[in-house]
Amino acid sequence: CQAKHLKDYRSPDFTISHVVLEFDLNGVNTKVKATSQVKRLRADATQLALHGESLNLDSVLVDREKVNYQVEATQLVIEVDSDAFELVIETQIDPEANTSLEGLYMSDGAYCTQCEAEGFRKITYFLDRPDVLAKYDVRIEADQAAFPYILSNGNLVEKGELPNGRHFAVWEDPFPKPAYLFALVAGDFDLLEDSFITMNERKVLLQVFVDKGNLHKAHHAMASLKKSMAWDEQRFGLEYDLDIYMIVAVDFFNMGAMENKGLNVFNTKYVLADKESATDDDYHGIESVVGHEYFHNWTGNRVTCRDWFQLSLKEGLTVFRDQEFSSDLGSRAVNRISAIRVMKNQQFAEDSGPMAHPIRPESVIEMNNFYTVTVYNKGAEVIRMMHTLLGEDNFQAGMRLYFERHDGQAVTCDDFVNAMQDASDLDLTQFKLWYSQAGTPVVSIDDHFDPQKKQYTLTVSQTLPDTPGQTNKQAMHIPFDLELLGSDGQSLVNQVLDITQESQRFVFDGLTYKPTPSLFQNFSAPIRLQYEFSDEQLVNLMRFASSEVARWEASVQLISQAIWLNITRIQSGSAMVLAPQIVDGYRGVLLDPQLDSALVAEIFTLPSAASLIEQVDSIDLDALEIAREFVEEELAAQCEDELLVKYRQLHHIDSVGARALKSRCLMMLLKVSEQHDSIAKTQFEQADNMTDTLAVLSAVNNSGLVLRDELMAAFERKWIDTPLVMDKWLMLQGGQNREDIIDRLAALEEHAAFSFTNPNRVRSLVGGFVAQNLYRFHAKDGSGYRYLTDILKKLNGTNPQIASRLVTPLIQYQKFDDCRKQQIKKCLKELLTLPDLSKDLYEKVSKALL
Ligand code: BAL
Ligand code: ZN
Repeated sequence: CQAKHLKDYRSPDFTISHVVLEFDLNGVNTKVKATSQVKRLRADATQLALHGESLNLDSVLVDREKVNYQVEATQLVIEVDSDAFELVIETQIDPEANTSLEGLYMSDGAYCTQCEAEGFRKITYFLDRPDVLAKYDVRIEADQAAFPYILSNGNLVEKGELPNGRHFAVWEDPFPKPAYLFALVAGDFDLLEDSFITMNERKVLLQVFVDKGNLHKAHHAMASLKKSMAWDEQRFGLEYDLDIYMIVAVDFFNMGAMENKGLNVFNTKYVLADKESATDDDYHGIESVVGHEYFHNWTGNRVTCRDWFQLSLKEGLTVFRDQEFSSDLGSRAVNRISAIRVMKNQQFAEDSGPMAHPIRPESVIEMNNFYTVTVYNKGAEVIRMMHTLLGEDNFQAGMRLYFERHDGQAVTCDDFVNAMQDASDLDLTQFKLWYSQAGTPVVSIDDHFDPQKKQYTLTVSQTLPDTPGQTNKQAMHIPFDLELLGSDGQSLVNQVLDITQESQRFVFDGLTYKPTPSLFQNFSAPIRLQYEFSDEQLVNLMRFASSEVARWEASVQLISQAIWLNITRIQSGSAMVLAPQIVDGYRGVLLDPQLDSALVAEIFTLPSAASLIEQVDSIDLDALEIAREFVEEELAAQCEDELLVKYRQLHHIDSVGARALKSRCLMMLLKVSEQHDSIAKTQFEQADNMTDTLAVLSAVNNSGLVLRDELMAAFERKWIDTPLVMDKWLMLQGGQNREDIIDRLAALEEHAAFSFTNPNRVRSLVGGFVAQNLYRFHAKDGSGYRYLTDILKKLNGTNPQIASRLVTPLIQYQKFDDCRKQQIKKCLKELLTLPDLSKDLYEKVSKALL
């Protein structure tokens, strides 16, 4: 498997300005005719190399004449002797046999496509690269009864009936686009329609297509779309540009959704919702993903990527935009906390593992492996830092300049940063290192208070760890958002400073007492902070920090310190403890009537084991499990009365925040005493919404209570015919910390609700196990590793993308003990010897074994 390198980028020898695609959808004999207008861009180019995979080639004509060509494994090479010509290629494909869910495939009886990153080459031979932008006209023919809706990008310009029960439609997309934004859907759906009037009074038809019988679950997605369209006009001044916007929800989908021009294809998980079957988190996820795909219309579609190394150009920016959308519509603090959690739970692990890469990767074997938390979420943090440095007005000026310069083009991350720089008076030269240097900077802070001089000094130093292929890195430009609190909680300093050197001092004069610092407020940079906080300082921050996110951060730090202390105590044979001032800090939060319930719920959600592991170089997993469990149980026991009162207060309040905190209270109460299982049972029986129901199941899932199995069985009986709900059940099953988990997983693979060919099912059961059941996955006997290895062997042949996503916890083994490391390496070596190992798995597994 050959890697491609950013440094080898070369603009294309040829381009395609216009293509007519004619699809004859006919099951295993589906025919595709592509008529392309090709232009030569380099006079000395004599061979046109088109990408293509899994295609049966019927014919190739250049200006209606036969030509010389060679068909190779992944390309078609055509001899060329003119500067502009018409190329007609006819191929046959078999969508029914396409289990990779890339290219044209069948999802539960409907045809659909997924072309990003390089799926279009499974539809026809083409210049499948994002810097080739063509206008598309698409004609689709299909059986009318089975596929009454036949859709593609752009506007419908013609449709009609054909002999033999067939029909056709012609779609034209006026906006030139790269092949990855092409889409086709054919199927029978229920259709929800609405409209949106844009800021320039244009009426846009909005359509959401869902599986038959699910129309009542499409309303939230439609409402989210309308909110997204209005928000992008208000905050970014961006208006939609076609007369129609379609969303189609499909059951079989590798990603969350896809932003194809005018025709988004969505995983049903991010469309379907009603109160009975979807949780508050599901509702939020739908709003955010609908927004994300809609926002791509400008950041991704109108201005796209020059090459796939630039993926963060559109993804980091669009995640930033969807995060801002959610924050403007809901709680800014809670949205920020969930973004920070993704960074600390997942992205820091990627940055310290074998797949560490800059947000603009420099070398890639399989592009699908780079749809990562680094490119997306760290990419969004990098955009957020620019927003912090520039401020909203300059940032918006930068956006306007970016569109003015690059609308209709395929550009680079540098082009984006240059627009931001030119629209402000900020020099972003050093800041650009965030795009090229991988790894999480470590920022160490020492402080000193001089009472004579009334001076407080912070000495700040940064280092950037080595990552595969990168050493001796340069100092970064890091925005340092700082608050200094006085002894009675007043805010003395609240400002953003610039860290640009390896070591720097910041001096604050006129202070009578040593202040408490709130460092990197709101996670102002994606760094690891090293500073010796005392418990007292953290309790102070929890009470008084101006930023709600900083209060939450302080609670995380406080409880993390308690867990680390107890790990040391376990290792030295001492009894575990939880200091009273920590409990008081938490109790104070629970009793503070000013605090938003959703924020209190976040504070009472202890840091995950995964995020704790990311704070250290090596982990005693067994001690971590005991210490974390002890701290949570002890905190719950000490706050039992307050938790109970809070639970009862919130019980009948119909709000997202109230339900979130009620769920946390229930979870903690069940850790104190099984006597509280009657509350759980009553809540389960009375629940009229999925949030309350699932809260009970999550709370009992690891309790070992008889009640757990009773409730899980009742849930299964009720929801057996609703796959998205059964996904929750499968995930709970995968997450059960029980000795017989491997046998149970094997039995569940035979369950009617499970299917190996559907990514959502696999992500629920197998993903639930590997991501939500850390201690069983890392069982000392290696059974978890062997289980995952067997699953990966199966998925390697059918759906390499899903296999490659699931392998992540297996390649991030570096912090574990030798016994676990050895067992994991053995499994990885076994995978490496698979005869038909996909590029996707090869890239990750081989890097993990280096
Ligand atoms: N472009 C792939 C799906 C997404 O990020 O929107
Ligand atoms: Zn995206």
